[in-house]
Amino acid sequence: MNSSTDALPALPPSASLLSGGADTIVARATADGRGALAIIRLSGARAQTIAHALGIGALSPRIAKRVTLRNPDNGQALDDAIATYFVGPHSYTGEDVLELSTHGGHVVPSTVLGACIAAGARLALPGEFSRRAVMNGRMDLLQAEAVADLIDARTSAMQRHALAQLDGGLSRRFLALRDEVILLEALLAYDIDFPGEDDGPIDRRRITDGSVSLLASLDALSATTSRATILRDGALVVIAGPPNAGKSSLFNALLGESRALVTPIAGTTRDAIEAVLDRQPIPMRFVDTAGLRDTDDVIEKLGIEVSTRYVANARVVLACGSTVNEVQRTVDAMAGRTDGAIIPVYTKADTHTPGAAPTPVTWQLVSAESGVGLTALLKTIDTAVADADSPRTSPFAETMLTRERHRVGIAQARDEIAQFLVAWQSDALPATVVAVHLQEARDALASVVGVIGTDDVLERVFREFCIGK
Ligand SMILES: Nc1nc2c(ncn2[C@@H]2O[C@H](COP(=O)(O)OP(=O)(O)O)[C@@H](O)[C@H]2O)c(=O)[nH]1
Ligand SMILES: [Mg+2]
Repeated sequence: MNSSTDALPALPPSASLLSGGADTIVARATADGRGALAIIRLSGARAQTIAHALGIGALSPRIAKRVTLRNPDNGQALDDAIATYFVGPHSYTGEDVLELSTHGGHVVPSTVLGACIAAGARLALPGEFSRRAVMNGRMDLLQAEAVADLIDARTSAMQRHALAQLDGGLSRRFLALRDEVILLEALLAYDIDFPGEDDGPIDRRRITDGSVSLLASLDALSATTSRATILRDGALVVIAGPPNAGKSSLFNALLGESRALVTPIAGTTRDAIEAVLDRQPIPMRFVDTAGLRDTDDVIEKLGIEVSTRYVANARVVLACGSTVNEVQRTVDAMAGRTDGAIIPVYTKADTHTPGAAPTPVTWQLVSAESGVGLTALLKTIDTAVADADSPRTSPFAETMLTRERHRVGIAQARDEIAQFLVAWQSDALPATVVAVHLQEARDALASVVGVIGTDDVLERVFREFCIGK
C-alpha cells in the first residue's frame, strides 16, 4: 500500500462534479506494441485518489513530475514515469485528468493500467474521453469527430481539414445556418403577432427570399461531401489493361515501393490492391486490380483486367497497354464505363523500338523499369483530378461535410425549409403551423453540432472512436 503521507495540494473544486460523479475511467492512449513511451490517461472524480494509491506524491496542476509508480496492493515499483495532473474543467475531458507517461512495450503499460483499475478506475469505452469532453462542453460533436479524423487521417489534406474542423470551422458554418433559420423564425413571429399588415415593417418577401437563399446555402454545403471523400481517401485512380501490360509494375513505380506482386505470369494480381499516394493538393488512391470474373463481360473477353465497380467510380482510369494496339483496345473498352477521365498509358517505354511511328500526344509514355514518364503521368493525373473537381475554387479551401451524419442533418434541414417555403408561399396554413418546419430545421442543424444532443446520436458518433480518445 502506498505509505506516502504526501497529500496532493488542495486543488480547486473539480468539474468532474459536472458529470454527476461518473466513474473514473482509464485507458492507454498510445497504441499497443513496442515503443519508447506509452501514455495512460485517467479521467474522473477519483483521479487524485488513484494517483495517491499509485504512490504519486504532490502534483502541481499542469506541471510534469517524475514519479515512481507503485502497485497499490504491495507497494512494488512498476515504473519510473512522468505524471501530469490537469484540474477540471481545464482538461481535455473537463474532469480531473491524470496523464502518466510510462515506458512503452507490453508489460509496463499494462501493469500500470492494471494498477489504476485496482485503485478504483474503470477501463474506458471507445471514445469515452471525447464523449465526456462533449458532455462537459469542452468541445462540440463536430470537434470530437475532428479528433477521430485527425487520428485516422491517411492524407495530409485530411490532416489539415480535420485541424480546421477541430478549430470549430465546420461548427461555425452550421451555427451560422442555424442563425439564418432563427432569423426567419423571428420574421415569422412578427408576422404572427401582426397578421395582415401587408405594408407593415416586415415584407413577406423577406421571408421568402431568406428561405430561398438558405436552401441554396444548404445545397452548397451538401455538395461538398464528395470532395471530402476525396480528401479522406484520395481521388480514385484505376489502373486498367490486359494481363502483362505492366499495370502492377506501374502501380509500384508510382507509389515508390513494391506493394503489388509483379511477375511475368499473366493473372498474378488476384484481388484489387489499393494504396494512397499523399499528393498535394489532391491525394490519389491507386487501384491495381485483377480481372473480372464475369466471363460474359466484354472486357473480360478482351482480356482487360479491371473491376467494373472501381471503374464506374473512378476519377481517372489509366488505360494501359504495352503495344499501340493494346492501349487503343483498353481505351475503347473503358469508354462509356466511367465518368472519370481516361488517360491512355503506353507502358514499357524502355522497350519501344527507337524511331517507331509516333503515338498521339495525349498518350503517356512510361517505363516502370527506367522511371521515364512517371512524373509527367502524375502531373497529368493531378490535372485530370482537379478538372473533375471544382475548377474555380481552390479544391479544399472551404468547409466540408466529412460524414454521412452531417449530410443527413443538412438534408433534413433542407427538407423542412423546402416544405416551409411551399406552405408559406401558398399562404394556405396559419403561420403558427408553418413555423414548425423552421423549428425542425433549426433542431436538425443544431444536432449536427451537438448543441442539442440525444443519447443515440452520441452513441453513434463515439462507437467508432479508438479507446483512449
Ligand atoms: N522492360 C520493362 N518491362 C516491364 C515494365 N513494366 C513491366 N514490365 C514487365 O512486364 C511483365 C508484366 O508486368 P506486370 O506489372 O506484372 O503486369 P500486369 O499483369 O499488367 O500487372 C513483368 O515481367 C514486368 O517485369 C517496363 O516498364 N519495362
Ligand atoms: Mg498485375
